[in-house]
Amino acid sequence: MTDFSPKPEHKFTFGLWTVGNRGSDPFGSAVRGHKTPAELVYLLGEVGAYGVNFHDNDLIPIDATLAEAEAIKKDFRNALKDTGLIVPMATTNLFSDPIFKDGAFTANDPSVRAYALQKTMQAIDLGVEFGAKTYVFWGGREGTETDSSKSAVESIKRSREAMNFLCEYALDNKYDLKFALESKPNEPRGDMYNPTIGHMLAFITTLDHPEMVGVNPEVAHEHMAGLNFMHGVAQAWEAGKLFHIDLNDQYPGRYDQDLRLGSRDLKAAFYLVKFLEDVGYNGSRHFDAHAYRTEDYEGVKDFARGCMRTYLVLKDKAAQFNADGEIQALLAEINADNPGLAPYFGKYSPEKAAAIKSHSFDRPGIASRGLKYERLDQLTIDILTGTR
Ligand code: GLT
Ligand code: MN
Ligand code: MN
Repeated sequence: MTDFSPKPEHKFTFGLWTVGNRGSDPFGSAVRGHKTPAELVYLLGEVGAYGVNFHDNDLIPIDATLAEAEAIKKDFRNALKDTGLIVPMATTNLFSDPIFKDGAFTANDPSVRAYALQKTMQAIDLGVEFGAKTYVFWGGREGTETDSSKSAVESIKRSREAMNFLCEYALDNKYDLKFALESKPNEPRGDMYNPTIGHMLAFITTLDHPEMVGVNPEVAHEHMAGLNFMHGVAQAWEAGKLFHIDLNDQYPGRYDQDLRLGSRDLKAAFYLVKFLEDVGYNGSRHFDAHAYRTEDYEGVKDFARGCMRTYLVLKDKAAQFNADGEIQALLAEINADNPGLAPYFGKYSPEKAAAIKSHSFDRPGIASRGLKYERLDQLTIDILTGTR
């Protein structure tokens, strides 16, 4: 029997806001009681997680006094020590407080934009204090309901100026920190800026310190936009920009569901896990999801254990796929090279261009070849369903 129990080397992490989610939604109030950050760390220790991430206000309420903040930090630090959990990532809540109703870095009111910088610098200090090496930016309120209100170009410029400022802040303080930008197409705003991984990758190239900024893609957010998540992740990876990842699941075209990884589109989850394992992604596997509203805290543990178990089951299936003789033979056939055509590829030269232009291709002959993808896909399904 394969061992699907989580180990530190798997780098499974959860946010305080994920296992601490109390199940409220726009139509109903909380169904689970409040747990302190320290209590949530013990819960995560019990289920076998490796790390815990937080927003500034998951740990310290926005109105806490200095003395309250110190007491919370002390309990949290003790819980980390007791459980062995670490804090690989931290982030800022720039969306819950009413001050951010029109955005944070892109708000029209300059006092909101300046406050957002202040809050983020303080939150960065807090994250670094607990050892975070990755700092996530999710612009939950950076967007519009009416485009009469804001210039989309000005908003991108404001976002850039804020990111440049905060990169310099981290450098100035000699923090060992990378930034990971998280995109989402909508919700809570009607439309959000930099709505997909692709937009974010393009935005990063325009920053003053692109080397310290990457992306934090989330399954649900790309699925909301109807996109293939693994393709976006692959593009980020190929660009050296996959700094972090938010794993969960989501039906397309709906509100942000933050479902347990693989609970909706198992096949997409399989290709994602296979990709991360095949390329040797070495960062946190962060589950940005929460338990169904039907659950009590035992159900929250079931949820957290399920996220990690599904990842490990799919990792095992990916290894089976890679070791399957029939699948690998099909892949070898599909990807067979034609040495005669090798001189036509690679760097441009006028001679090469002329040679390609004068080559006669057997168009119908090439097109008539069956590619066996049906067979390949069914073998994949057989592996996934455990029938192979
Ligand atoms: C919020 C959001 C997530 C972000 C978190 C980081 S908070 O729950 O839905 O996708 O990753 O700010
Ligand atoms: Mn997320
Ligand atoms: Mn989400």
